[in-house]
Amino acid sequence: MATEKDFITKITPTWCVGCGNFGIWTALRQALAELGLEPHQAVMVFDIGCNGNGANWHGTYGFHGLHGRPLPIACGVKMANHELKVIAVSGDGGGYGEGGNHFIHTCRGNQDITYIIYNNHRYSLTTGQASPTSEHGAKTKSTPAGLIEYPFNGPQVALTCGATFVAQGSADEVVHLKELLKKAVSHPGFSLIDILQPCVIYNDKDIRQQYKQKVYKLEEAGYQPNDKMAAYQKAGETEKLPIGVLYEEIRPTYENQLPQLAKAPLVKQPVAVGDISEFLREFK
Ligand SMILES: Cc1ncc(C[n+]2csc(CCOP(=O)(O)OP(=O)(O)O)c2C)c(N)n1
Ligand code: SF4
Repeated sequence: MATEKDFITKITPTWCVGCGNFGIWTALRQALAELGLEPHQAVMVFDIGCNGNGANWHGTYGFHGLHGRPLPIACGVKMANHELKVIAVSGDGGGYGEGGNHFIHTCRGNQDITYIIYNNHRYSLTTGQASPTSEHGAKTKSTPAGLIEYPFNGPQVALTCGATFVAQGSADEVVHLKELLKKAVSHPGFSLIDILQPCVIYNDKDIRQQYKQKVYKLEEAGYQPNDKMAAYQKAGETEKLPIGVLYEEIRPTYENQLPQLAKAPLVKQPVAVGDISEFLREFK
């Protein structure tokens, strides 16, 4: 049986010392091992960004796509072989900005994919510009006079668009995050986990202390994740920051409703190769 070490490659991570990404990396590989998965049973699809550089040190199958585009690629992987566990990874910039449209429509589709957002509220790889989740008034390289817009709330949008599993986590609460990731990966349908990820270079210098003071666990507050309106309210909290499952419901997945996939995954079905010379002539 695989252990968490089997989900690591031999490449040394290049993230900054103290980056919150390390906590997510650890929690995810522990979660996959504890779920009894083997590395070849999971595919991770990565965005471009500091988060996406993790493509080099996660030991599953991997695909490093274009900025904002991991979800359409992940959906393609799932359609080709729905027996695989498919995990897509983005930053708040790629996931909610460049890839915002894909995000909305994957929530609607309910493909059985887990979507992890490394939410550091900045475009960090490109040196700290304001992102869709940056706070109103934030002074960043791209907003020296303060950000005019108000933040995009990923979990609230996911709830509105029909996501069947919505959660918030914290990169610094590794054990809690591991359990959350296990639930998300096991959920039959689209699961979003938006993770508070401290960026020690472009967030406030005391970002870790801020999160420590604000974060609380939903389970300890007696919260039940079965009421969409309650989940919407919780996802909007800013004074205190709830972590845990905000909402879960069971609905048929996209791939389970495709008759073409009922017998076997596409990759296991015979390919009917006939005479395609006539067809090819059309492209001459
Ligand atoms: C379509 C497109 N827009 C912009 C870029 C430039 N770009 C590459 S990484 C990046 C920042 C990534 O920020 P985020 O997605 O929040 O991830 P982080 O680096 O914070 O983990 C940007 C703007 C690009 N490669 N492609
Ligand atoms: S710039 Fe920020 S997000 Fe990127 S590796 Fe460094 S600490 Fe992490």
